This record gives sequence, C-alpha cells and structure tokens, in this order.
Amino acid sequence: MFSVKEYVKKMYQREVGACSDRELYEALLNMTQEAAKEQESSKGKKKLYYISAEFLIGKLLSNNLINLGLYDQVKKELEEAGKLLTEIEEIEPEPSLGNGGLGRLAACFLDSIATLGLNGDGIGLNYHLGLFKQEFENNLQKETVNPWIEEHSWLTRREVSYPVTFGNLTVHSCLYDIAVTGLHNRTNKLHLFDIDTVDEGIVTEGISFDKEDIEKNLTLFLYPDDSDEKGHLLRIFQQYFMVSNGAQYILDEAVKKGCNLHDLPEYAVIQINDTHPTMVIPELIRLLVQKGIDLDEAIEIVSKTCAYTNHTILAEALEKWPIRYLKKVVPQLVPIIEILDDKVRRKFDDTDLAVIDKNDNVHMAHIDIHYGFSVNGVAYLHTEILKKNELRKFYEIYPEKFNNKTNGITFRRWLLHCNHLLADWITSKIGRGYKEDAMELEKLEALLDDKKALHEVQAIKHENKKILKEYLLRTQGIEIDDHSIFDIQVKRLHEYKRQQMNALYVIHKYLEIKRGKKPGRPITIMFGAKAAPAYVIAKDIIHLILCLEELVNNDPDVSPYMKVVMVENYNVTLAEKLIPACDISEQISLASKEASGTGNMKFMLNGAVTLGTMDGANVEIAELVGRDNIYIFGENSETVIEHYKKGDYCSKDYYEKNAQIKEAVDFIVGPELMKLGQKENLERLYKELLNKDWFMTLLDFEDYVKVKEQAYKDFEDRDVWMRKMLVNISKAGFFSSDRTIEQYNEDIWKLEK
Ligand code: 26V
Repeated sequence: MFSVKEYVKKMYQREVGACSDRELYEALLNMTQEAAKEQESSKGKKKLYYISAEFLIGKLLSNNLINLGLYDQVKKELEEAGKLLTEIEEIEPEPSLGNGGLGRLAACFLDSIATLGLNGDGIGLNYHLGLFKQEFENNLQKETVNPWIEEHSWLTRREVSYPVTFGNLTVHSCLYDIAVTGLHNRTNKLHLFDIDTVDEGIVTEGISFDKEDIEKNLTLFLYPDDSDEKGHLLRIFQQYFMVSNGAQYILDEAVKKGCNLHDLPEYAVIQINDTHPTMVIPELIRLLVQKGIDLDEAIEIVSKTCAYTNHTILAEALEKWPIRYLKKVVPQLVPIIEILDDKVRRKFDDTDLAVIDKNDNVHMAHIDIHYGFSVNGVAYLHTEILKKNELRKFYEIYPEKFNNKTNGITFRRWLLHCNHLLADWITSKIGRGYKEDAMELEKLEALLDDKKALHEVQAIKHENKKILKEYLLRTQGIEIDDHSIFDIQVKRLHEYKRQQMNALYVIHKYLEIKRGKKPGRPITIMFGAKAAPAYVIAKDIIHLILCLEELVNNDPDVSPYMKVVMVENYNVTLAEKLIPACDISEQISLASKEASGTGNMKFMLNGAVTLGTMDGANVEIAELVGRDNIYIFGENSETVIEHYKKGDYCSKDYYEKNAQIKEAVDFIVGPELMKLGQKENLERLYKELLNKDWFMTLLDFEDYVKVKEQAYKDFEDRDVWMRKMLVNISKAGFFSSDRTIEQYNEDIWKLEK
C-alpha cells in the first residue's frame, strides 16, 4: 500500500531514479507521516503526559520506517532505482532539543510507550534553534546557531492555542505535533508548544540575543545561558510557558473524554521529568480553582495526578528559584506556592522540608515530593543515595512514595537502526524474538565458546570501525586507523564525568611513548562533548583535549601508536556511528555522581566493554556481566560520600605523593602545550586540579591508568576479548527501555494496555 514509487509519481510525476535525494527525502517524509497516521489511536481512558523541557529525538526517518515495518521494502525500492537510503537520511536535519541523557531518555521512553501500545504523549517546547551547534576554532569551543526547522519537516501544526500570562504580558501559544511511532503498534504524539512571534533575526554574534525580548525569544533556544539573572528569568518564562500550555491541554483533553475534574486522576497522569516542569503543580491547582474547585480539593487532585523523576544529585542542578524571580514572571503562582509552603510547615516541624527556605528560595524538588504521589531515581544506586543522603528526610516521611526505575534505551534505535550488521547477525543466530523481548538476547550465551561465531562478531565490529572511519573523514576531515583500539568517551562535558582524567591519561601515555614504551597495538582515544556556554572549566577541559589532539597527532614519535580525536558537535547522529564501532566504553564518573548514564547501556548493547567506576547503572552492568567482562576501578560511592562529609580530600596530597600524577598535571602548563594553547585557560585548569579538584580526579587516577592498561593488554587476546563482547551483548536485554516503561506503568502510571 505504501510504495515510494507511487508517492514520487504523485508528488513529482517522475520515476524514483530521476529524483534528487532531497525530493526523495520529502516524499518519504510524506509517506511515513501518512503511514503513522493510520496507527493513531485514542484507546484508553487514562493518559500519560510526559512533560519535559528536553526531547532529544534524533533523526526520525529510518526509525519511523523501522517501526512502521516499511524499512526493508523502502530500502529495496530505492536500491532498485539506484538510490541509497543511507544517503537520503543525511538530508534530514537533526533537531537538537536536548543537552544529553535526560533528553535522550525522554525520546527513548516515547518510543517504548508507543511500542507497548500505551496511551501516552510527550509535552515540551519547540525551540527553533535548539541547543547551540559546537564549532572548534583555535582549539576552543565556539557556539553558533543550529536551525533545524525546514519547510517540510516532521512538525504538524495543530489548531490549538492557549493564552499564557506573565505578569502584565499575555502571549498566545501555537502547537506543533510530531508523530511518535511504536514498533508494529500505535502512534502517539509529542506536543511541542511555541509562539508565532519568535524571531531568529534577533540573534547577533554566535548565540547572543536580547534576553529580555520575551515575545521574540521565548522558544528560540534550549536553555539560554543561565549565568546571569536575565538568563534565569528567561528560563522561568520558558518553564511556565511549557507547563501552562501543558496543563490547559491536559484539562481540555480530560474534559472532552467526560472528566468532571474531580476525577482527573482517572484520566491523566503527569510524569515530571526533573524539576524543570515543576510549576505544572501550582498551575494546575490555579486552573482547577479558577474552574470552581475548592483549593484543598484542587491540591489533593493534583497530588494524585503528578509523579516526579529525579535525575541528579548535583546541588547546582537542583533548581531553587528566588521568590522575587517568580513574583516577576509568574505572580499568579506565588500565593499558591506560599500556601503549599504553609501547609508543609504546619505539618512538619523541620524547616529542611519547607518549600520556601529562609533565604526566600523556592525548592522546586520539594514541591514535587510533597505534592506528587511518586518519587523515583533512575538507577538502583542513585535511588539508594537519594533515600539515604540527599532526600533522606523526605524518605523518612514518605517512604511509600519512593521507588527506583533503572533507565533504559530503545533497542529500535540503538541496535536495529544504528547497527544493521549486528542486528542481522543476531537474527540469524537466535531468530527475531529479541526484537519484541530483549531478554531473548541471553540466547546468545549458547555461542560463547563457538569460535566461528566469535570471529563473526569481530568481523562486524571491524566493519563498523571502517564505516566510522569513512564517515569521520568525509564529514570532519578526521583520519583514524581502523586497526587501532577505539576507546571512546562521548557525553556532556562536566567535571564529574571526568573527561579531564581521560585527558591526563593521554598525557601520561604520550610521555611513556616518548620514553620508548610503545603499545603493542595503536590506540585511538576519542572524545565528543558539548560544554555549557557559561561553564568555564568545562570549556578549559575541551581546550586541553584539542591542544592534546594537535600535539599528539602531529608528533611523528607518537602518532603511529596513539591518536586523539575530539569530534565536533557530538549529537545523536554521531552517537549512532561511534557506538557500534567502539571497543572500550569510558564511563568514568566520580562514584555517586552519575545518576544512571544511558550511553553505558548503548555501548554494551553494541559489544563494547565498559571501563568504569561503580557509579550509576555501571553497578547494574557489572552485576549482570560479571567482573571478567567489565573493567572497574576507583573508589566506591560510600568512600566518596565520606570524603565529602569530612571534607578531607586534598588533591595536592595525591599530586605530591605520586610522580606519575605530578608529571601529567604539570604537563598542562608545560612548554609543549603552552605553545599550542591559551595560557589563561590551561593555567586555570591546572590550578583547579591542584587546589580544588571537587570531583576527585586525582583520587582515582592511579587506579584508572592501571586498569586501562590491563584492558588494552587483554584486547590482544582476541578470542577472550570477543567473548567479553558477546557476554555484554547477551546481557544487555535488561536495559531495554521497554522494561523500564513496563515498570513505570506497573508501579506509577497504571494505564490500561
Ligand atoms: C545539568 C546541568 C546543566 C548546566 C550545568 C550544570 C548541570 C549539571 C547537571 C545537570 C544534569 C541535569 C539532569 C540530567 O541531565 N541528568 C541525567 O539524566 C540521565 C537520564 O536519567 C542520567 O542517565 C544521567 O546520569 C544524569 O546526569
């Protein structure tokens, strides 16, 4: 019924072979959207609304074709006309509507919700320029705009508009939907709110713009620079715009289905993705009261409708808004927030539990915990830390609200789409069942001692390395050796993720090679990371890595044995190329700091072996694969938390006691790098490591070097390494987001299937 040939004929009155790739892309876009529409369903009285400031959806064409069961047929039709789907895919722009894990998790969840046939939509914002695009200039990160909305896109404009009032300014929203297809199942929606007055023309240099011109900038960027008050205020404008639209939409849909508002929890459940959408709680209360419901009852209704997910324990990421900011942007919510605070204070004799603290800051997470029915962390260790440490007092009063939901990833994108070779091989060995039930991957264990099978896996890995090599050369002019070990760390840049530790390793290895200690096989250490525009030290770390790339790759003594690569503008598309080609997956955060991580799961599924700390979901990976199939190093979370409590970590002690550490740290400000880099940046980073090192890089460095060397050594025993790869693939089933979503539904949402 859906044939490319016919769509092309209808649109262009031509044959497939006579169309340009862009024309074919647009024809496929139309065809896919119509096929998705046929799967739309309104089945289910109760509906989930997953509200999130970020949805990092990636390109959609191939994924939708896979989910709609059209992929093989389309690929074949195109090939018969001399066209390649992989080339057509490159036309599609990638929307950058997220920073990293949190946004990508939301996208994986939407895929699983639709695949499981659940009634659930996403609600977010239609940022015209997304997150910035990263460019490198003089070994520094430069931010530029990243427009992604074209005339023909996945966005469908709806006839929906709501008024949203900020102080004395009222704007009228518009709404765009993106279809979310499930594998052989229903189509749900991602609703992205916007306003028509946004003006991309106000951007001047890089990503600078007037932060006060709300009508022109409201949905211009994802998370504008929040280093100053104007940035903070804009963030509150964005958050309120998102939740006010969301709340009005949710109430409208419920009422249309027969809800009398008193029974709202039977029609709607709202998952609050981190604290960014927290204002949906007071906003819903405000709207219900406006519609005639008594305040106390409104509070109760909303508390039974909202559930909160915590994604971090980092203090600086836990939102606290000064009440004077809220008075400026959303004065109508302030009396409600004060009542919510008052109720808490009357009930509990502990100011740590209050919504508004003594400095007049509103703790958004406290609103979620008191006035939501569920609080979940995103990996076993993370939830335990929340219960025992950061949120201990809340756990004591509401133990029944706390639950864990270990994150997951959608195998449609992170295996079937990004690694066709491996997916086809798996199908040939254990059949198609794993596509519906990821736990069936365990059947691969029967092949662990089958040499021929192991060599096939090795050949697939090598093929993926060649694909990556070709792609990086063509798109970024980067040359890599496909026979080297691919050691990869790709994720947001943050000190707690410790890219700086990996960079120190590069220095250490560089010096070792200079001294004549050459590795048996060349290694390629790859990085990919964006730094928040105002995060100074993060940008210094990027500078260090780029300087090292220049130094190492141009040194004839070293470059035959080690290369350093920092890919520009790391995004979902690049992840889909890097992950299938990876040998060693770097997951080296300071224990207790990475809530879960999801990249770790993607690498594992694609046959990379993890080098990591006992943090986030690494703990669960280690438990599943066993210590022979993962490289663990560093102090554990309990020790780290103790160090923070006692304040007894002193990086200088490590620097002074260990010559290897001293040598690597000193190199940052040594003549080789000073020649290539900026004195100010390198010195600042050096001082930071020596005098502060808040995320304890030097604490774990020695063990990191030791364990990493062991991994490189083990890589040489090819059969043993291949076995490790296959164990990782076969144990990855637990990390399917289908499992995660089943658990959310079972314990929190309770939607009918
Ligand atoms: C965001 C920011 C933004 C500005 C700079 C400082 C800063 C620090 C932390 C954050 C994190 C915000 C929440 C977040 O993205 N958490 C991530 O959520 C993932 C999905 O649950 C999880 O896998 C990651 O471990 C967690 O970091």
